[in-house]
Amino acid sequence: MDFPSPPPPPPPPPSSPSLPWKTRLLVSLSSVCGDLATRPNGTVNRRLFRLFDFKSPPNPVKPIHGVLSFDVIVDSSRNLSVRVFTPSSDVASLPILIFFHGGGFALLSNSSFSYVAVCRRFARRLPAIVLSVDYRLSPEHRFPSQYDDGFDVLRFLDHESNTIGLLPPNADLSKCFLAGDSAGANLAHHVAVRFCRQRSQFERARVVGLVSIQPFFGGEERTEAEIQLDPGYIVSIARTDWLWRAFLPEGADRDHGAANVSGENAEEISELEEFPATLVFVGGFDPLKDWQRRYYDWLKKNGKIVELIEYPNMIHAFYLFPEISESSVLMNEVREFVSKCMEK
Ligand SMILES: *[C@@H]1O[C@H](CO)[C@@H](O)[C@H](O)[C@H]1NC(C)=O
Ligand SMILES: *[C@@H]1O[C@H](CO)[C@@H](O)[C@H](O)[C@H]1NC(C)=O
Ligand SMILES: *[C@@H]1O[C@H](CO)[C@@H](O)[C@H](O)[C@H]1NC(C)=O
Ligand SMILES: CC(=O)N[C@H]1CO[C@H](CO)[C@@H](O)[C@@H]1O
Repeated sequence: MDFPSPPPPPPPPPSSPSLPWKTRLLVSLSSVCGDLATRPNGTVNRRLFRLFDFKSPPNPVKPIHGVLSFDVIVDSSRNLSVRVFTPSSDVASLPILIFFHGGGFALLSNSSFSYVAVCRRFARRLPAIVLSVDYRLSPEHRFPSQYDDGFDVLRFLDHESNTIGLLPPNADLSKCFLAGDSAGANLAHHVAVRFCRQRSQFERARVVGLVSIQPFFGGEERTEAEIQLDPGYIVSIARTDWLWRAFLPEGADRDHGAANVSGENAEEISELEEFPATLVFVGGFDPLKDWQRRYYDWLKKNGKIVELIEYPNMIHAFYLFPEISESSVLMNEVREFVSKCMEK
């Protein structure tokens, strides 16, 4: 007689992401460029990196995909500027997305080609006024320069005299969002904490949401994902160790509260009642994913409103590649999140 055959075992999870060849090529190229420009002695070869870092100029006169952009100096004594992206939208209240680019605190800028494209997409799709912050870079400027710069942009916006003629009349300062990817999401978190602590100093600006795209956190411990996925696409242990050394104060280890955000050295956030609602994105092939999940768990444990969205097939920084379908799914998720936060 016939015995029923046992059900086939479930297929093992794929060991590498399926990516368009174009993405693979760009990812390899950008990794090579980053590795060439970051020197073993802890400095960045800026001249060399500039050759690979394609920049997009602002377009203050002729809209591109319905979005104008222009540069504004926030503080000339430290070359702090923002690039402003304004969509043509006549809704009564237009949110403001303060965006921090990635690059491990050390690389890239507000005018880097991929980030300009992403900011333009956010401006059009949400819609929102997007301000991309040109924060100072490490190792020339270490922690907390980047957090200072981010926070000072919020302060700048709070003064009405600074924004007249700069932002359209329907810009709604009471609906600010902090957003960023990788190191930019780390920055957005720490700026949010600082805002909550000093909120009473602000007259107009309110932070109502935090969009945390694959945040760059870490610690001395090597997590399971870091070990299993090393060296990953874009992110590897060697690279992240280098970046933390360049960013953290001299002599600090990775359990510093800026990196190990949910560890014992973390800033206490349980008493921050107005910590903004947070949306965390994670990719299944991102070696940083365990740190990102811990961040989510820690926010939740501290009573914050937080949502986690994971794309199993995605690598670090995937959303910068518009040819990947998840990158437009992410845009829709952010759009939904923003409109939910706007209703409150
Ligand atoms: C690091 O190396 C570069 C190139 O070899 C050199 O120009 C620079 O002075 C070095 N910097 C430090 C701080 O050692
Ligand atoms: C600002 O940028 C200019 C041009 O890149 C540079 O020459 C100058 O030293 C910078 N100033 C500061 C304070 O960093
Ligand atoms: C770093 O974070 C992990 C949990 O995320 C924690 O177990 C560890 O104690 C932390 N280390 C320090 C020194 O904060
Ligand atoms: C580091 C860098 O390239 N920053 C740029 C940000 O955008 C402003 C305005 O275009 C430029 O002046 C900065 O050089």
